[in-house]
Amino acid sequence: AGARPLRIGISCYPSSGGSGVVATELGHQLAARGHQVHFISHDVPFRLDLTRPGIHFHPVEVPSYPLFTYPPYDLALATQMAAVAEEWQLDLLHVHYAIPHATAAYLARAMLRPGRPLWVVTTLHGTDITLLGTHPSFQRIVEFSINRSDAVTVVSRYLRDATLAAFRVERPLEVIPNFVDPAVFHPPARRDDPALRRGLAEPGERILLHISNFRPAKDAPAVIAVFARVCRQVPARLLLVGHGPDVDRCAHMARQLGIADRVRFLGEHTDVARLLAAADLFLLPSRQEAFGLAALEAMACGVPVIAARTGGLPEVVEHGRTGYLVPAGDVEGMARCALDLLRDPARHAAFARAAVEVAHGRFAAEAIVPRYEALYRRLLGGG
Ligand code: GMT
Repeated sequence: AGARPLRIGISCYPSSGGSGVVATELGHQLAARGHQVHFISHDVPFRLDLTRPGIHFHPVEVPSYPLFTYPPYDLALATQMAAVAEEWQLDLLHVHYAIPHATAAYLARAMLRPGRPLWVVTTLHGTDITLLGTHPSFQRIVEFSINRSDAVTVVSRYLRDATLAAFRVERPLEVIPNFVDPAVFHPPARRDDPALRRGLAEPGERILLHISNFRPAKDAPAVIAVFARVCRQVPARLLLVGHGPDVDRCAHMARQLGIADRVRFLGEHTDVARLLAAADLFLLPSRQEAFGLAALEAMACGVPVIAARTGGLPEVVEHGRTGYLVPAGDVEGMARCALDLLRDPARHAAFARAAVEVAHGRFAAEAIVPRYEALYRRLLGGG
């Protein structure tokens, strides 16, 4: 109490994706708590609301030049980080995703005049460790950037263990799970409200939803395979939200299975809460998932989740209480679980209630954001 507001720089990937969403929501929450928040990136993060008080955005520009086969974004980012830190007297940079953000923050701090402190907090999200970090081209720079951060957080216990297994980590890794804002992600007053479903499904049809970037790790084709089994038994629609490499494959599968008229590709959406309010089940069959923010957002809206038992998903979805966890690739098992819930309204309602309770309790912004604040204060206080 009485502590001064902090001046915080945040860098993240601004395109749709969990790490950018977490960074953005954290910025919103910190600004609402009176801190000054400066986003530094090449584009405005896709969910960022620049009209909110306390939120600033500083673009990073990379001039084009004939010699640049690969435009050096990292250097322009580091330069902008240092400039913003000096001009706005930032206390710290909180970067999301090890490369290039933690590396750029290390450089930015080194560029400041001696004695000008700038703390660097790095949050690891998953793919920076599990996919990119272990590539021989990046392993050493990721390890270096982690070890030169002043504090490092990971979004799940799974990711902490994966990071410790992949690198020689010299810093404590603090697990701070992702969070949701219950004011945005909450169940509708009535899920069967026809107005919510209008245009998405016919009356009496159940809605299954999948949201991802359709990269191979998400195993989106399994969603189609599961849905094909479900819609043979109950009238249903599948809504697919997001863009990515496997979208065409999914569309092709849906045509081949004769269910194309029941599957809708909605592209990218910023207002996923509206779609979640209309959904009955959320499918996330990922083969890799450090946390699964999309599953948490579904739970917060009262949508039970059928997910693969991979990565950090068991830390989010409780098997038999807020959803079901099935081995990755087991489409029969996922379809069985989906049908169990769709055919048993009382169980579905109990799962929906438990999902909201967990998401709005343990994973509420109010429970998690103070942990980041405490970490910042510890650094600044030298503790
Ligand atoms: O899942 C992706 O491919 C996107 C990726 C990202 O970096 O934006 O998501 C990662 O971070 C999210 C936020 O912490 C987590 O919820 C996702 O589980 C994680 N993805 C993977 O580990 C594959």
